[in-house]
Amino acid sequence: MKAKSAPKNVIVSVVMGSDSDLPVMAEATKVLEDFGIGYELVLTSAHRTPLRTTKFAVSAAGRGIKVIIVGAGAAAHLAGVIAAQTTLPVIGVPIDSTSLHGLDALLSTVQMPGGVPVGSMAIGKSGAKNAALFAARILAIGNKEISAKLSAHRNKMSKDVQKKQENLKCRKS
Ligand code: RP5
Repeated sequence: MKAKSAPKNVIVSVVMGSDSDLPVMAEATKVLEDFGIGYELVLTSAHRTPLRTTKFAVSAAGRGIKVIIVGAGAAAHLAGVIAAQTTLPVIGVPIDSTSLHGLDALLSTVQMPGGVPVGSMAIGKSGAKNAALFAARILAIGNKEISAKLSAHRNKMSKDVQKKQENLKCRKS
């Protein structure tokens, strides 16, 4: 069966191993929405739905997807399994869903053997947010609009720090 094309403006897949990962991965979708980057949310698991995962991975590029963000917890092999079956950039977000607080997922995501790269972000919400910003940086290589939004985002962060500094001065006097 042929996989359907993604809607025209959908260029990022945000993949999760479980719906329990959504509160963390929502940090990524918020950023993509702020940047006006079209995305799809995909629920698939390397161990619970291996065939579905393969079908997603092998069809992603052909459906028009440019970057894949993958959140998974525990023995988090999902990002690596997807990266093994596509040449698209895969960005992994280790989720803190077990008693090891994400250290298990971090090591599973970051310690890919040479040959199949997964760009690993930090554990949890910061990692999810940065995954979307990193996807935006990849996409900005060929897109002036996204590039301008990244510059504006960075300038806003600088101004926010400046404002906070001024608030500190006010409190002192
Ligand atoms: C992983 O197992 C998922 O990515 C999730 O972080 C973790 C627990 O999944 P659930 O048992 O909550 O569905 O595959």
